[in-house]
Amino acid sequence: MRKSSWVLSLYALGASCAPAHRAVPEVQEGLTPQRRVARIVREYPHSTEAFTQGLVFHQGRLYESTGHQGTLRQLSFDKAEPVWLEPLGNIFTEGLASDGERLYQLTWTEGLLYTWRGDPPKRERTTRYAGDGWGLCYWEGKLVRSDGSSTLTFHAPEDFRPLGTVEVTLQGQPMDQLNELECANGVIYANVWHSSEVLEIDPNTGHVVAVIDASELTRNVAPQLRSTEAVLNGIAVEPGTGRMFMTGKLWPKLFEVRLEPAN
Ligand code: DDQ
Ligand code: CA
Repeated sequence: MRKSSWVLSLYALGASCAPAHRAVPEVQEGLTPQRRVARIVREYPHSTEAFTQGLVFHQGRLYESTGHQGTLRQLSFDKAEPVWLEPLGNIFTEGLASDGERLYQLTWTEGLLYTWRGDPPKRERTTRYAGDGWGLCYWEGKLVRSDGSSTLTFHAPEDFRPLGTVEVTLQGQPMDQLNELECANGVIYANVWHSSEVLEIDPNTGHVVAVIDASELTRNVAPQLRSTEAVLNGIAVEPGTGRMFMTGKLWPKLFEVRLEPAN
C-alpha cells in the first residue's frame, strides 16, 4: 500500500470512529467506577467437591452452600473437609445469607428458600418463591437476591415476600449474570458468573461504584482446575474483623484477600 492511501485509510478510520465516540455524552459525574484489585493475603484449603454457590459468616462461623446435590456446610480454615455438613439431596442450593439469627438458603430453579436456625443449624422452614435463586445477602433488614439478570430483588426475611427491586448498572449499562453476593461495607459485592471481576454495587441506586479485578486468584488456581464451570464464586466478609474471603466452585483454595486501588 502506498503511503498516501495508508494515511487516507487511517483518516477514514478516524473519521468513522472518532466523531461517534465524541457524540456520546461525557460519563456522568460520580458514575465512573473505582478500579480495585483483590490481592491474596493468605490461602486456606477448600474442598474440590464443593460447587460453591453461597459463602457467609454466621454467628462467628463460616458457612457454605453448594450446588448440584445441594448441601449446607460449616467450613474450617485448617482443612478442606467441612466441619459439619447437611446433604439436601437432589436440590441445587444456591445463595446463603445470615441475619445474625438465621441462615437463609436459596435454590437455583426449585423456587424453595430454606431457613435454618441453631447450632448446628436445623431446617426451620421452607418458603416458596417465584424466579431463579442465584446469590443472597442480608442488608438493613432485607434479603437481597440475584437471579442471573441485572435485577436485584429485596425480600422480607419472615416470608420472603418481594419488597422491591433495583437495576444494576455500570455507567448506565445493565450488568447481568450477577451471582454470589455479599452485603458488607455499605455495598453489595457481586460475583459475575464466568468472570474474574467482582462488582461493588450501591444498594440504593444499583450503580456499580467499583469493579474489583480478582484475576490474581483465578490465575493462582487455574493449573489445578478441571472444569470450565470451576469459576470464581463466593465472597464472605467476617463481621468484626472485616477480613474478606473469596473462593470458587470446585476450587482447592479459599483465599483471604485485601482490596487495593488499581494503578
Ligand atoms: N449458577 O451459578 C449460574 C446459578 C448456576 C450454575 C450451574 C452450572 C451448572 C452447569 C452444569 C449443568 C449440568 C446439568
Ligand atoms: Ca456471600
